Amino acid sequence: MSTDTSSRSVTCQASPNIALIKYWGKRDEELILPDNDSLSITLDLTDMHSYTTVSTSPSMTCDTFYFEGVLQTKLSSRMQKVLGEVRRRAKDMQNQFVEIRSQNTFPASSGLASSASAYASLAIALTKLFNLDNPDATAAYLARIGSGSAIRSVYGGFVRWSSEGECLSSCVFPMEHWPDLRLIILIFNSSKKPVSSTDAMQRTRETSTLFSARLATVNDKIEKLIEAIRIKDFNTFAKIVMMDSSQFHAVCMDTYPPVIYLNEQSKHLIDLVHAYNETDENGAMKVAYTFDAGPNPFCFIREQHAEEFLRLLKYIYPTADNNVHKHVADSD
Ligand code: 2P0
Repeated sequence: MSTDTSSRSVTCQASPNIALIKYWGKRDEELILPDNDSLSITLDLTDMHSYTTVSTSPSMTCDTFYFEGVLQTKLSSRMQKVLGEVRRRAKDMQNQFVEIRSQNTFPASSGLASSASAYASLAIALTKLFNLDNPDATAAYLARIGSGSAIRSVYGGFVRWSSEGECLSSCVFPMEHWPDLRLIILIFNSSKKPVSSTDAMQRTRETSTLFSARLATVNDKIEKLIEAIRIKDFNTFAKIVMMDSSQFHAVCMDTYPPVIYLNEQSKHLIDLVHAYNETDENGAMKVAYTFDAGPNPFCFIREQHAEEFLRLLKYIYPTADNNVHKHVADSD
């Protein structure tokens, strides 16, 4: 951070996260208050970060935003909302403008939502630049009003986003807690999703009758999943994660008009994983899938099975981008 009191600049980074128990539905669109708690893993990977630099100086005459080095013609309403909140909280920002420069070290086509890591890094940078009170909670709040799931990228490891009280997030376990847990991301299709998550979850709230049944089950699943993670019980972990993914997509299908994020390859992968899990002679689970609002599977697996499963994926899906083999945590 610059020591010049009139011109200042801060750069912060954050990583994407993948939900194990999905967030779907807002009870408050403006503040982005979720209908249910969610639980995720922040992908603390050396090559997947968003970086945001926020600068301010008396010579600036308006707020500006550069994405991947390109000046954007206008700030999105979400970004304006975040800056409005910072101005409300920071006395020394009332008459000052900012320049925001955001970039990702991973391509948008990687199948990972970059908005979570982008808003998390922006929120942390703004909190630092303007020295806002209660920095952890403030950064979480700012990230959330930018993009709901960004609130989980403010922390590393296993992160819970609460739907109660102030609806903030907290780290439940650091990533080092489960050193042999690995993640394989398979890219079947990297094109833009047919319906944005924001619009789709609103449509779900308005039309799905399964939605309320899902909400009634989420907290119990989260408690059971946290206990499974605590004792590193992969069988229970795998079952809960796969069932929540399928339930989320069933709710999307129950939305009218239906929101269909999975494709034929996704369904094929689901069958493949269950068949592969049957091959363990002790009946133990080897791998678990989860799908976000898209067709690309995120497969959790323990290190002992990772290479074998990756070979299988490369054989069965030779055209998919399956080189993305990431370690969630590295035991080295
Ligand atoms: C999640 N998703 O928990 C769920 C699972 C997609 C499927 O959070 O409107 O981009 O900004 O709050 O955060 C995607 O929703 O939506 C999401 P907004 P966001 O990761």
